[in-house]
Amino acid sequence: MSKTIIVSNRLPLKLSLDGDKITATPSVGGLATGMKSVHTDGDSLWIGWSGLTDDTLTTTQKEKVAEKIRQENCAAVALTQQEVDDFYLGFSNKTLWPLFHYFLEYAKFEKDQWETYQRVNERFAKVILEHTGEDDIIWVHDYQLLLVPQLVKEQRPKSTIGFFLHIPFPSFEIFRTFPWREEVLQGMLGADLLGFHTYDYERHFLSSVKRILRREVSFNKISYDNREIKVDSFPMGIDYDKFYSSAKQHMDKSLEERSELQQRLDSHKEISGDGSKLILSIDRMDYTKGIPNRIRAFEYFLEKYPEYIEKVRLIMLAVPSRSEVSTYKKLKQETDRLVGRINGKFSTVSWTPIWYYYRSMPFDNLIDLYTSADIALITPVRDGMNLVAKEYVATRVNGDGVLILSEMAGASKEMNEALLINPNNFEEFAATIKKAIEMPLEEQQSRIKILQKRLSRYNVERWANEFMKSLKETQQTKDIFVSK
Ligand code: GDG
Repeated sequence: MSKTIIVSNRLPLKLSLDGDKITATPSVGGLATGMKSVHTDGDSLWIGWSGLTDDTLTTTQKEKVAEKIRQENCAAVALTQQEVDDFYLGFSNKTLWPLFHYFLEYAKFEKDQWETYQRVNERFAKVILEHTGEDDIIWVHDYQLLLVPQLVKEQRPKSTIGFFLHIPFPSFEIFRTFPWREEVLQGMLGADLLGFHTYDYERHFLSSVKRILRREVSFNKISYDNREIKVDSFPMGIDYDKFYSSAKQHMDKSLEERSELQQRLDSHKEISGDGSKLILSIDRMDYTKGIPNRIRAFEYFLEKYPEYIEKVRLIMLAVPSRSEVSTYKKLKQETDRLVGRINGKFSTVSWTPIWYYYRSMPFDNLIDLYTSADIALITPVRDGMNLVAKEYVATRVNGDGVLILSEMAGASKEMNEALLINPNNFEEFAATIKKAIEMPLEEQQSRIKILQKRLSRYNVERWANEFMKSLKETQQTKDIFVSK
């Protein structure tokens, strides 16, 4: 019987070490949830890095970690601290991440890190080959593993390989600047099916294949190495029911059951009175998410429409991310400085314009934030999809609320009923915040209702199943070719 193999940089587990005692808690992120229907007991395996560096573990700890990982239907790829620095923090996050998000000025092209990236991708391929047979279906995820499809295909030509990119694929003019552009495209073309969040990313990829590799591309098929490769878009959804039902339970809580955070959120409405509004933003602290831009635009809004001073508050949750990387350190400093400046400039005795949290929060607090926010302000300068925008909509159990969403997020392609903005246009930014504040309830409800219907249908399980279905079809097409 064929197995399904899921491959991602990180395993869907959080391992903690206390001496020789190891505990594993499942990850609750979008990918882990989405893959639940694919990663079922017995006939599937998840391959990835455990999050623990091999050179810092004792032999006994290594054995126990391996045992724990096996019990969870997973297999680990071992990485040393140096490899994590060069492959993950280095090439993945200082080269590919900025380049693919159009931040060319941040992209470092370092040969040593490229070599480590190649070596680590080879190690992933080796672990895949050790754990799979000819008939297994392999689904590789994301920008850390762009070379893996080809490395596996070379060794096992009959294998069925899918690859999904969670970040944008940039336009040809950006991608052509990359020193290892041929190698990366060839790496990806080891797959039988390549999936992207949007049609635009798919189109950019096809254009780079055509112009850099000079391969024949017809519609969404590429002829390569006597194989036919399919390219398609699969917009990732969320676990809609989980967000909707958690929000519903939250609304039913009595006053005494409400969290401290919720009480603080409620106090804003009590103090600011009628017409008060909470605006929410949630993102990893990443330069692609447009955080400084958003703060400046909010400042401009308060200057332009001073009638909203003491009425409107921005709650900004910025989750620490890649904080070892210098561009991320600078971003954190800039954000701290801007929040301080704006709060210093506008605060009154009873009101501060921005409540800023630099930390991650437990899921229940996330629901407190989503359900309390009258407006969600999701304004990345570039984002593959953006699941936060979708989660906000799913928690609006009363049908009220307004989503302001950047056109630069992949999610905007499916969320036309949101208020879509160009985050670099401050006039539009400020006018849209005003429009959201003043939007009549009926209009809010009619927009949210349409969005909810779409998101509940195209949820994350459907995303995973449609990708798998399409990947299995490539397997059947191959069989037909072979039997002819
Ligand atoms: C990449 C792409 C693409 C956030 N803070 C907390 C928390 N979260 C959860 C959210 C959401 C997830 O993290 C963030 O997902 P996003 O999609 O917004 O962003 P990235 O992390 O950049 O993800 C992106 C995605 O991959 C999927 O393909 O959409 O474009 O960049 O689910 O709820 N969860 C908890 N506490 C927090 O403080 N519990």
